[in-house]
Amino acid sequence: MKVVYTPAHLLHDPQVEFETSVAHSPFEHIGRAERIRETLQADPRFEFLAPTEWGTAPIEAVHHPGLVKFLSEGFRLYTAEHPDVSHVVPDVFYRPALRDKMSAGREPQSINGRVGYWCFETTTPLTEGTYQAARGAVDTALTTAQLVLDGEGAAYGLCRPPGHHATSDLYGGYCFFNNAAIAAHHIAATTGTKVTILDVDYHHGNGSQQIFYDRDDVQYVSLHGDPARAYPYSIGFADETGTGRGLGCTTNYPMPVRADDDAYISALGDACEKIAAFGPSTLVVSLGLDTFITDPISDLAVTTDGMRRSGAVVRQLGLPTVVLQEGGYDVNALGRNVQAWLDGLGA
Ligand code: OKP
Ligand code: ZN
Repeated sequence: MKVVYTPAHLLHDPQVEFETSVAHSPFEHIGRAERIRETLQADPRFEFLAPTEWGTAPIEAVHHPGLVKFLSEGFRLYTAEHPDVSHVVPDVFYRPALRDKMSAGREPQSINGRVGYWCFETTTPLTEGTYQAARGAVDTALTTAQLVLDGEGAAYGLCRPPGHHATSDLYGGYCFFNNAAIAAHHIAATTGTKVTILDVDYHHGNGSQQIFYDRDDVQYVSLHGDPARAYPYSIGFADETGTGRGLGCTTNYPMPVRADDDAYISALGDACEKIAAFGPSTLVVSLGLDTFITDPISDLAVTTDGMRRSGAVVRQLGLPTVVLQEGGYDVNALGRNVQAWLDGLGA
């Protein structure tokens, strides 16, 4: 199986994350992608290649151009005013209720206000190299999609930073650009066919759901920790099924605490029936391995064998499949869990 990887991700190297009201070392760090690279490079079934450059047009087909502009210049403008800052994090959030009864707000002019206008939470620091790394992850996703459009049965993009929490207009949840959404839109728009995003990350992909919520050409199906207890807390419930033309094109499977391999595979089988009924030409998998039993920020109980079984269930769909990396924070197990999942898919 072809693997798309770029060392550009090393440019996003945060040293701190502000989470649960504490500043701690980040769960999302460069070692994650390096561990996956090392494991797959040691396995002769995987062939590595570098992404090509796609520019900003496919990003702006999904995201507000203002978000792209902010991420491209935000660190430079912020540190021009605050030279000692290495991790830019918002201190004001531009909540709509601030302007209750007034006209819609506009983007603030001051850089401090702009951070909170484009970012929705505190765990996603913007650093000096973040924009270049995020662009590399998008190029990785699009190059992986192109391999599949050109005839590969499946290909894997080692995207980092991840993407599925980024909405059309907001970044957060360790995500800047929504790699999977950009790839899915690119495939749907260039081929005129239907595409499904199957999101198996522990966290609900609120960004992917939002981007496609009113569309009938891209289906979004997600298995995730129940948002009643799990980040992002406010989206990903089973009664969210799409709107307008997109009604019925979103399906959520909120999972209970400690769901094990059998429980997970059972829900995944159900999800695959929904996908087969939709009839996509191509599948994009948002592959998070944070459903793993010892993941430090999650509470499901999927084992490495469950990862292999998951890949095998998806293989049964018989669809051209673009697999893109999302989360997974037990770094010691991350390489072998990706390897097992791709092995199940038929690497
Ligand atoms: C990114 B991906 C919980 C805070 C959660 C952000 C988690 C982002 C996960 N106290 N922090 O979906 O793996
Ligand atoms: Zn996750």
